[in-house]
Amino acid sequence: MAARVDGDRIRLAEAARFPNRAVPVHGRLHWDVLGLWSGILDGLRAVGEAVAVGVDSWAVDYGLLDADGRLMGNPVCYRDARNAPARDRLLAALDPADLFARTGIQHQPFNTVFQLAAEDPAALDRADRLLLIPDLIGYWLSGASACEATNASTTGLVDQGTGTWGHEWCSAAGFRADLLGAITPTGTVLGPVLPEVAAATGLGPSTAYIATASHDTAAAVAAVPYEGDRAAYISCGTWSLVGVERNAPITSPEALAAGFTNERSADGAIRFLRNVAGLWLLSESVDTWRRQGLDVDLGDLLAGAGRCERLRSVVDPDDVRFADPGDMPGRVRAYCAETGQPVPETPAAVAACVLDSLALAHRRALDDLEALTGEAVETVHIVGGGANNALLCQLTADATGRTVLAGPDEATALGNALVQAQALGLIAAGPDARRAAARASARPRRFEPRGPQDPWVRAAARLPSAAVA
Ligand code: LRH
Repeated sequence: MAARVDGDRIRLAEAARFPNRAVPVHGRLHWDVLGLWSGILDGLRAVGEAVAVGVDSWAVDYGLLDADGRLMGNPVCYRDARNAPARDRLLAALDPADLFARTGIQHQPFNTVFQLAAEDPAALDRADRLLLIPDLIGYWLSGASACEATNASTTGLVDQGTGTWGHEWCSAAGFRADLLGAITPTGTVLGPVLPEVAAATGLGPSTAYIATASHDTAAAVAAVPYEGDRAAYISCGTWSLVGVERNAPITSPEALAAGFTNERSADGAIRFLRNVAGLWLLSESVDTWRRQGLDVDLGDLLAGAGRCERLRSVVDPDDVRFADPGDMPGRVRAYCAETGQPVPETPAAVAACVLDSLALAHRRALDDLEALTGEAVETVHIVGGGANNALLCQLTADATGRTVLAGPDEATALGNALVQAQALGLIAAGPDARRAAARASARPRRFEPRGPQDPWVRAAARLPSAAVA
């Protein structure tokens, strides 16, 4: 995405787009990180000139570098099956409540700390450095190895009290703490791109590499165009991250049991949120149908889902069976059959079931959020790709009985650019100036709740009361 600072706002333009898929090979689910790298170089070539560049991506995953700075292997995808047993082993050896109290991070099997506990010990011995995905791309761009703070917070290895890595968790997970470099404050200008990158892309040699809010969700939350208080966000894409921003973490046993987490915001505040499975269920369904040779058009699918009877069958999107790649429509049908609900047969019926279920899961997360924070939520900002899904936005308004403001859809790119613009002094520092620029840059679409709440309340009773990772 190319971002231009235009007075008090940012204008975004898509320069290039490339797919990102996890690839199963030899019993392991990997990311094709070199495919991503070549897509990035193509994108930079399409942009041509830039003052600065910043990278964000999904959280928790990493590459290991050897002493020559070479990537030792293809990064493993956080959905790989190796993590859950390693998590259980580590949690049996540590005090889970203490770990949560000190890191603020819920015990998702994919947290970096658990992934490292599942790593090959010989690889960890040979490794010189660990870089999270955006930091790895940043290293290839600039030669600087950062450990940017928002993404570092997702690893489950940062002690919230000291703001640094917790060394005892490194040894419990079986790796040397010196694999991790010092944590880099969000918005640090790290120097120019490498000459070879400038030559390969046409970027000027003085283009700065900036450690922006490199966790995609932190970047998206940095771009929420809040209009008032009492607002929550749903950063909606593969995941629906449902939360609020706060000054202090909540690490009570109730927050742990309810599967809430405390990640770092771009300005060092806390994003108190729950990971809800999100549009992953729909995108995996579409992939499955296409693999089966069905010609699925997303617009037609959503229009069909909109015409279906509401709340005929609902699933818990956070059920572990939906976490792995694969035959999602089959799993949705099996869930409905097992719970004595009508089985959705057509793609439109499956999509309706998934979207009703996501709206319900949004409702459940917001109710739990209010209970845990003791603060009412009146408005919900849906940002990210899900903001373009008008049906999901409307259903979320209906299910939650709250006004939904949808957009920006490219919230992650906008937040990334806002943080860079602040680092360069093009926008005044601080969260208030950034929010003002986010509001000036986005025009959210409003969805008001339709109809009574009772059908949603009754349907919510068909799901487990809380999602526990
Ligand atoms: C969303 C996201 C989310 C993480 C998950 C691994 O893309 O970064 O915030 O929990 O991926």
